[in-house]
Amino acid sequence: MTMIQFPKDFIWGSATSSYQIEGAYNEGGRGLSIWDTFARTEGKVLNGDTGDLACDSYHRYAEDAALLRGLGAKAYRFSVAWPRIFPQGDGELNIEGLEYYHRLVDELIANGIEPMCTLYHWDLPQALQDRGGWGNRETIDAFVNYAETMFKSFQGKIKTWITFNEPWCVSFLSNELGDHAPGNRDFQLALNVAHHLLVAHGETVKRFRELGVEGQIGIAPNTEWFEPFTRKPEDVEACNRRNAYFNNWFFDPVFKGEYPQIALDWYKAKGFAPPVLPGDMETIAQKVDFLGINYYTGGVGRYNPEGGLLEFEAVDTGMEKTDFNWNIYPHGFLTILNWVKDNYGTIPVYITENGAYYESEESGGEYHDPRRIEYIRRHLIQLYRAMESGVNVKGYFQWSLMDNFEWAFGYTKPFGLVHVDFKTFKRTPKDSYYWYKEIIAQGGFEI
Ligand code: IFM
Repeated sequence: MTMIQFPKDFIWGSATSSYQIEGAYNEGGRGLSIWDTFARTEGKVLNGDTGDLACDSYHRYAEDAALLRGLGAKAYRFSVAWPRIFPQGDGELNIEGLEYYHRLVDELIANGIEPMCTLYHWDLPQALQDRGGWGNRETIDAFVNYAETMFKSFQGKIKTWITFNEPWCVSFLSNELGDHAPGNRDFQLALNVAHHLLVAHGETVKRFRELGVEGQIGIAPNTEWFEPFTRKPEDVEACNRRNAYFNNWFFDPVFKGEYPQIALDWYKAKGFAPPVLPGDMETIAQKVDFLGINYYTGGVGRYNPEGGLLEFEAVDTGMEKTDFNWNIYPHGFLTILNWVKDNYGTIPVYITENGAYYESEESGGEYHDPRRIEYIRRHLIQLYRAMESGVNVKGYFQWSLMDNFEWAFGYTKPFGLVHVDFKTFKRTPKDSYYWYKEIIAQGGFEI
């Protein structure tokens, strides 16, 4: 028997995001976001689903806080819908929007739950998209102004801030691959978006320091690890490229003030480059207080000259899959965490997302989801190994507290510890909720 025991002050939590759970898309003075537009565009979201109602958390936030308290969660990671605060992105402030998040944060604090706030989890105000969105450098100023408004309004209440969730998704998934809003397919535009977003991150951290905001600030990139199918140099290089495209592209600028050379050279040879202006890299490399890591999957890859811009392809080596058909690759989680320490040092890390979509089985009003439990268990084991190896992990936020709107897949891919009936909005904890509650209470488990 081996005891997997986490430190006493480890922050156990769960996470959600505004568009995925709030609903009330046209209430409280909220403006439209690019996701309102995208979801209404035929063929973009499965079954024509939208976040109009989602989990109705805008009205049921107190129920959600009670679920978190019942879980024993120490913290809750949620995001703010920018168009609730500035319906047009900049210009007029919507006080009702601020009031909603004050109600939510007050409720969390009253329940003994520490709020962790993400400023940007993808719902860009549509009015800004109409002016070019993240492809337009002016969006940086609008974002910093929105962030400053939040910092001032929640001074002393919210002490942990995340600038951006999953910058790879905001840039490449949304503007190169076109799978997420605004749905562009243009590699140079994706590079522009990534760069502007990173500068916005750096400017926001600067503003946070200038304002003397109490608390800590960081960023939450998503990570995937690809190991080469063989040790042939071309396979190794293809995986290095894929890892640089997905991981280093966001980590290196933040921690080293430079883009990874392997990716820069590759893109340059194909006629692409990030739109770096003098001073940008210094701005991006502002010291952050912590790093958020989102980790779900990864795998094995190799060189394929037909494999798109990166000349890379994933190889299915028969790894077990979640119901999303994503590889279950807990060892990749360990690799990522050790890679973070080796390359960027012992910065405090929060696992800001980790979890899985699995169908659960309902019987007698109970929801059984043993495979979600097993997925989380296996990842916690690797997390523990990383921590015992010196990776400075401070907390773990399971994704997601409840079933919700899974972007282009609508409501077909529930990730929740809590089942949500999307007609009645009734919340029912699944087996995984009770299991996680026990892990939190014990601070670990035996293997
Ligand atoms: O639901 C998403 C979340 O919004 C961002 N990270 C991945 C999750 C699962 O796909």
